[in-house]
Amino acid sequence: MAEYKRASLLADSPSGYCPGCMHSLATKLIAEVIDELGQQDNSLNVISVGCSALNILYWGGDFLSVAHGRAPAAATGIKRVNPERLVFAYQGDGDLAAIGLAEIMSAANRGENFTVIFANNQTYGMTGGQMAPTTLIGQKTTTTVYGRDPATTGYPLKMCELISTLEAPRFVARYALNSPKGVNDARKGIKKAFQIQLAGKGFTFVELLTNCPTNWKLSPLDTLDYMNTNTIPYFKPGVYKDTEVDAK
Ligand SMILES: Cc1ncc(C[n+]2csc(CCOP(=O)(O)OP(=O)(O)O)c2C)c(N)n1
Repeated sequence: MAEYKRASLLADSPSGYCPGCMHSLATKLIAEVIDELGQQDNSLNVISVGCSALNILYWGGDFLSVAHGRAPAAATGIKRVNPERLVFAYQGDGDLAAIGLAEIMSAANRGENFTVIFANNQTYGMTGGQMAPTTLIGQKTTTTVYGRDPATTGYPLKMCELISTLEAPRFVARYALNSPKGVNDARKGIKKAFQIQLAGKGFTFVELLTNCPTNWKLSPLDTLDYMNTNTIPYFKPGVYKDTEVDAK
């Protein structure tokens, strides 16, 4: 008997991601949840720009490829005209928290009935490791070679905390993909977000803390420790808003 089966929306081809990159893990989790919910023929992946978009290379389901940062705007349109579809945007931190900050805040504030999955690797991975809005204080990037200094670049943006202050969003949560528990919790969080959307209840946001071995210049294994020591203490995992629970 097969112990494990490739999720049906993932093509049987190499992922295109660097070894150890958690974008591929995140993509796999999303595809597995879609299988669990039987939504293979109904899902629509709104793909923006960045390494996040490389899942286009092996995504076997419907997708819409859009301009940098604009996934929440495009998802708004596609969901409003196809309310029965399971629509989700998959965005990196440069995409969502820099060039696309207006789009994500506006869509969340309107309570659009789709899901945003936010892969926060604290850098612009695709373009060579520049500082992102989520880069940690002291973190070295190609544009903060001595480490990020808040005196000149401000503080890392906490998107879950920001979005959870808005009235409309229904579910806002952050998970870290550097441990088996984090991965299992993330799978449950993505599933919950999709279920809320399928029930027509409104905007859901799932942040995944991910890595970038290539630009962090660490081995994939060392990125797991780096996340425990640096990323997780600042970007605390947890459920920031769940209107079903909060109402009780
Ligand atoms: C309008 C526009 N501006 C800039 C770029 C260049 N660009 C491509 S990917 C990227 C950053 C992506 O970073 P992030 O969203 O964090 O995703 P990652 O690659 O780290 O997954 C930038 C600035 C672009 N493609 N289009």
